[in-house]
Amino acid sequence: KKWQKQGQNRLHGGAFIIFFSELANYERNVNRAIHKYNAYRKAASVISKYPSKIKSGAEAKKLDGVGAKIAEKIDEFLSTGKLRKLEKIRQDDTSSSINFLTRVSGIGDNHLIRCLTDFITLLLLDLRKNEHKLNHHQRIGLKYFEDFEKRIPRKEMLEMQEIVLSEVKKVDPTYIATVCGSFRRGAESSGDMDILLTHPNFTSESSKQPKLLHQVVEQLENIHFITDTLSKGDTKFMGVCQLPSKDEETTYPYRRIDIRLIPRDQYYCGVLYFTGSDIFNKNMRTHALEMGFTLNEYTIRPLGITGVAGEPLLVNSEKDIFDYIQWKYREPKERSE
Ligand code: DCP
Ligand code: CA
Repeated sequence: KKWQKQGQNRLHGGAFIIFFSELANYERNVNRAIHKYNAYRKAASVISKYPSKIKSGAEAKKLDGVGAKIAEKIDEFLSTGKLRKLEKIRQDDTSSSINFLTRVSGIGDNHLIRCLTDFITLLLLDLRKNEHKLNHHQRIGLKYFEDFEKRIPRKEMLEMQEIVLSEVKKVDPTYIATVCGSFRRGAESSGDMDILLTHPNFTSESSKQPKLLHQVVEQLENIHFITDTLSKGDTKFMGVCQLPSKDEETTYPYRRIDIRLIPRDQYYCGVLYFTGSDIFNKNMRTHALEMGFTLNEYTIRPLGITGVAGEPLLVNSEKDIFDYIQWKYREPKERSE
């Protein structure tokens, strides 16, 4: 709580710019009040150019473009830390924040965008100074924040795939592993690496076998491909990996990697689900329901006339699932929707 306070003090200018831009857009887009819109935009603009921290509404009012109403709002924010009007607007329409952000970038006001960027940079700096207050997962997220924002070019995904699949085979050649997600759909870049893993000895009937997951993770740690762990359970590992440098000058960014251990009999439902896209999955589940089946990331089950799901059907490939619901098979590349 304390660091939030300190951050807020230093960032008041940034906060006002955001508030007034949001109010401006609300007036223009919801109330069609273009004069109010202009007034708020003007205020945001002069405040963003003001060199020092604004300590009161009266101080702001001296600026050209800041009137009594706006000065009042500045005082309200300085004393309460929020604006009732804005809270109301946000409550009215939960999607307004998202709309707000897209609208801001649509305005094409480079100065405003620069201010927002500076604001985020300051927030990050503040977080980094207070790292000791974060939990392990948050700390790793912060440590690699800039890298995790970057997409992974397909060329690097191919190299990462090569490493993972060959190391998995070294541990035990009977493993089956598939890199899913957008990579499997042929995407030119991916946000992260989603790996599904199974083993003939591990089924939904057998006992838990966390070792099957952990020995693969350990192998990838030993060769320094996996560098950090966000979480590690019996069936799901979430962590960080990095391709080895080709030469002394170039190092690759750190990347997010998830590995899921899935029972053999549920593997292809998992592969289908984690290949996506999410829109394709939704459409496929809807079609399955129309055909009298319920489909999820684990199983496909027939629905009885009363709507109760029966026993899971046998699945030995993704195509088996398409066949059950009488859908023509679609290659991963054709699964964007
Ligand atoms: N998935 C889903 N519904 C969700 C989240 C995920 O069906 N709410 C499935 C479909 C996704 C897959 O899991 O394709 C992997 O999730 P990602 O968020 O990693 O999505 P992608 O791999 O498709 O995209 P990116 O390139 O951004 O990683
Ligand atoms: Ca992904």
